[in-house]
Amino acid sequence: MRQQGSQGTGWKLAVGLIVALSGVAAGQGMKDVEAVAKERGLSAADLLAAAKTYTPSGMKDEYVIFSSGGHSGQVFVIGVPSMRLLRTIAVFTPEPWQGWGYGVGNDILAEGNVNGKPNLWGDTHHPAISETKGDYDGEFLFINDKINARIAVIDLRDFETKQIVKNPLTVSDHGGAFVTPDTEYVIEGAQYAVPLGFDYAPISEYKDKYRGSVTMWKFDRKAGRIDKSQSFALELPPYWQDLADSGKLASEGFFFLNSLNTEMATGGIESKQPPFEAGVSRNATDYLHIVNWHKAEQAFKDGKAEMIKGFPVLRIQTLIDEGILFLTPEPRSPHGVDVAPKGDFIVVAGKLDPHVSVYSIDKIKKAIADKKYSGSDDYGIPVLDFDAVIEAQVELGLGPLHTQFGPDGYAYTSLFLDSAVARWTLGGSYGAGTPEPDWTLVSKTSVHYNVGHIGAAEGDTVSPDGKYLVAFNKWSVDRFLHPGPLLAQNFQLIDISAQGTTMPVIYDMPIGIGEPHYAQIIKADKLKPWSVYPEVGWDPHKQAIDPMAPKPKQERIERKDGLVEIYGTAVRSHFTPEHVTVKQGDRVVWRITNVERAVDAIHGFAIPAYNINLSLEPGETAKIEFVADVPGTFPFYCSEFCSALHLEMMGYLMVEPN
Ligand code: RUQ
Ligand code: CUA
Repeated sequence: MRQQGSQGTGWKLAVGLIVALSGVAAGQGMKDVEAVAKERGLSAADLLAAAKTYTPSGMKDEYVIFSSGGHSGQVFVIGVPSMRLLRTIAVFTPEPWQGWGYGVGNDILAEGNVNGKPNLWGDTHHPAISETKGDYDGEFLFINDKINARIAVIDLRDFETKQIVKNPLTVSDHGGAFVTPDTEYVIEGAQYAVPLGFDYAPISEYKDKYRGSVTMWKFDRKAGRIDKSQSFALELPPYWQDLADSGKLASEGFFFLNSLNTEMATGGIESKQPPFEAGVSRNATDYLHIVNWHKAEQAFKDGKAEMIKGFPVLRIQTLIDEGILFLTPEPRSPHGVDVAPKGDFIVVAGKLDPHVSVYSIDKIKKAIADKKYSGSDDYGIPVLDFDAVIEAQVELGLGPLHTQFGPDGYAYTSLFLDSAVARWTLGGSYGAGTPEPDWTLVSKTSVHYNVGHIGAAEGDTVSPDGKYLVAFNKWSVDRFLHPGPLLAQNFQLIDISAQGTTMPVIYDMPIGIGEPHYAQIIKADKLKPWSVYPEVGWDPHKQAIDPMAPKPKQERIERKDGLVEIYGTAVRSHFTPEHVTVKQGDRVVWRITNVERAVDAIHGFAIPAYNINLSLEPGETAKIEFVADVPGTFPFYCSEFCSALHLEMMGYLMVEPN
């Protein structure tokens, strides 16, 4: 099954090229490259791919992928083209190396409790980098958790999660996180319909009581947090709203949401109704939801929202009355909706239709103005006439899902059933960029296997970069050694730098930590992360100096009425204090500052039996609290190999029994 490049002269040429480019040392010349390639069975195409991706020690990557971590509940940070994992960002799931949930981040994880119940994993799907004028600005990252309808906010100065918001209306989300062009709002579309507030209602009352929704979370960039008090939601019919994308430029002020199950199927067996699988795809079309969020924001500000579960909701009737929501047919069981770089076209891919359907925002606006309706749905929402708003339909192959864009007028769509990535041309004002005719399939590259999302470099912004595209494949089957029956998924890097039909896969990266969905790829130089925290005593949660942070020479232990407060520091290679004796039952508040200023001088702080491990980055201060309920002698130590005397970086916590 392995695709081999052409052998023979091409092979020799590639070897020659690589040898020439790499300046291989004398005695390690072309002959050696040839010999190694022969021995390992590498083709010319393989050697060329290696030259495009091999990144010697110390060379930095050009792009950075922020990938959903799927069930891991985290975010993965990966370099391109090396495809090396640079970091996991702890989000919805405890992560011991970063101390997330083991002393730090516990309060943020608790913000994600669902009706008071901790839910310590997430099903992350769609990361969204903050944008300025529709372009990634590299300041913040948002990601949704599909299983519990939560959105997390990550600050890209330190790549740490700062906030988790639980949606009060719904319990699963899918159409998030997506940002408006200046990150005014983070959009979160629900998925499986439930009664708003997810209270109990029998499934027989589906049409009346169950609802979809989309939430507009107001982002306060200065505070670096979602401002719940300025956020609101839109009530939607109980269709399963699927993916969303925000309009930009020509479509600024709108966002778009797919849906499936406009049949309002409620599942089979006892009900004698068809099972979901069949019931949900009976209709030939579903509805693309077109939302004018500028008008929605105005209606919210004008007090037209109703409070449900303490959260403002614009009801369906208000959405109709105010001209906020319109529907239009889309081929059944659509999945991705993606807005083209100029905002003028909206590309919808329907899993059960071999075409992508391209809608025009100009035509949508005109149809709204002219009231070009083909009718209304069961809830009275106007349905824009399909023929009045469609621009083109392009046949690509089986199972089209998600679309990304290049800088030159090409669009790229993943084909789930074909296991391929299709390159096709946009028309309209993009037409001049490509040699091929408008709205046509140019080529397909096979990927392995069952591709879900794809991500192109800045491929969903107003200025895509092209160059690289990554296929996020669900199956890997025979690509890697089998570590048991649970197989790694596969990120395949594709070189899209040449126009026309050449689009080779140049790297495979197994992901053995969860099922990643979407990822965004940003130019590395747009990120300005800190290498050390700005000052000693920095509290990453507040992104400010903590006035209570312990300082060198002021370390101490204070005791008062069963409360023991420790002010400690960490530096290569000792903790101060090294001895802490408390009484069983004492409440312990332990503050500790890493006073280092050197890059990478990280200390851990781990206490056995108490489930505590911190990662203290240079300058960082942390506060942990626990009740010393287990008596005994507990050597605590630095859990990060920080120096030659790292093993000596320890101390004793002694808990005297009552
Ligand atoms: S999706 S199934 Cu983004 Cu294709 Cu979640
Ligand atoms: Cu500090 Cu090891």
